[in-house]
Amino acid sequence: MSYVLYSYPDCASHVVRMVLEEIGAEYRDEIVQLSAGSFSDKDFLRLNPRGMVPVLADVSTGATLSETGAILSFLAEQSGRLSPDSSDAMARALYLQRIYFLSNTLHADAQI
Ligand SMILES: N[C@@H](CCC(=O)N[C@@H](CS)C(=O)NCC(=O)O)C(=O)O
Repeated sequence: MSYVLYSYPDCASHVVRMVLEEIGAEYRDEIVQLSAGSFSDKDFLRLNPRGMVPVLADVSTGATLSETGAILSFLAEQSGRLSPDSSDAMARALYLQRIYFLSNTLHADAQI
């Protein structure tokens, strides 16, 4: 399974990178260039009409995803390593707690 991570260096895209590394996924970083303060490049807007990073492209299917929480959930479930394989509500909530911590708390606070 290989991916392209559309990102920007001084940006919270690194939480997606952390999970890609954690699951041992094959991926490459594609840095989206800022132009006049906005990611408005036409090609990039085809991937995410909101013009925001991160965006993850699945090379095998051509599908693209935006929104950090959705990307992290997809990677966790696709890898079968980070998400619970039971339908137990508390196990699922504890899994989501970790995903939301990365996407809502760490994502918002951290800058590299
Ligand atoms: N809700 C989005 C927010 C993503 C976001 O804020 N991305 C910023 C960089 S960290 C961005 O693309 N900014 C570009 C712009 O506003 O033009 C998510 O969770 O992925």
